[in-house]
Amino acid sequence: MRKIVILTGAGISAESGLGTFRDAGGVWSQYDLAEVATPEGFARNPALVHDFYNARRANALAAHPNAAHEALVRLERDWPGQVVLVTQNIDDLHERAGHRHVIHMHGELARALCAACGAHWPAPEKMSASDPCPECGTRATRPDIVWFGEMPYDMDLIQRHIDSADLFAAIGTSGQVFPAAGFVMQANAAGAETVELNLEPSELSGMFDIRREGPATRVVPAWVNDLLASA
Ligand code: BJW
Repeated sequence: MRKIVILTGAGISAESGLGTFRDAGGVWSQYDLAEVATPEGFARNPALVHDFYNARRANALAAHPNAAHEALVRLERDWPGQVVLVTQNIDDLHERAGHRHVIHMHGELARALCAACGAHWPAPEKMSASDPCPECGTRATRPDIVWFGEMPYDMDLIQRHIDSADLFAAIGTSGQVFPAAGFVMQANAAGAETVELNLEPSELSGMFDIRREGPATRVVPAWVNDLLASA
């Protein structure tokens, strides 16, 4: 049975009230990404970066999964083949909807990372650079988030999944950030069918075989229904 690889971006959580990055009024219109989403920005002003992610963590905790997250849970449960979900999102709405296996390629708000020894642990609601690492004791705590210039998580695993995919779907992502923006090209090269689900055309729309346009809470459940009906 067919293997489906799904990439999600900020658009799938937009209707849960979490802001996207590059849409009008998005996160990058309010914050300078060089100051809050790079290792250099963190070195310059760790308190500013922690404030930014502490606020994002509080927002994510207050948000609820929507019909698009829930539809993907149904797909994971009912699809007779393999479903691999890769998200660029750092919220946990896929897991809270009930998704069992999620690859968080850009890290997670729910985890802390020691900049000294690389240990990971569950994030407190409010994190600070002076929190000691539970493993080495160094006070160099940072959010476990992949910033610009850093290597996303699980790249080998993701690439292996895309190389063996029969269907690749990108949901609610603008296709402006690499390496995720390159996944559709890799999926096309592997012979997978490719589908984009987005509110509007993205930078990469021309590379997909099929496009479904509209809000994620409408187009994702309809796409999942069609897939399950065809199984
Ligand atoms: C809806 C909707 C609704 C709205 N329903 N849809 C020059 C050329 C090429 C690459 C580079 C370059 N210079 C630097 C690079 C590399 C760099 C990069 O790509 N920069 C670009 C800006 C050019 N990338 C990196 O540095 C990455 N690391 C890396 O490349 O390592 C080397 C490497 C190479 C090869 C293999 C492996 C490794 C790291 C990138 C880290 C990104 N981090 C961020 C912030 C941290 C997380 C956080 O704070 O949340 O991750 S940036 C930000 O963008 C965040 C997101 O995950 C990511 C993607 O954004 P996303 O999800 O697409 O959101 P938006 O806002 O852009 O789009 C929303 C979409 O939703 C839109 O299309 C809307 O239409 C849609 N939408 N409402 C459906 N209701």
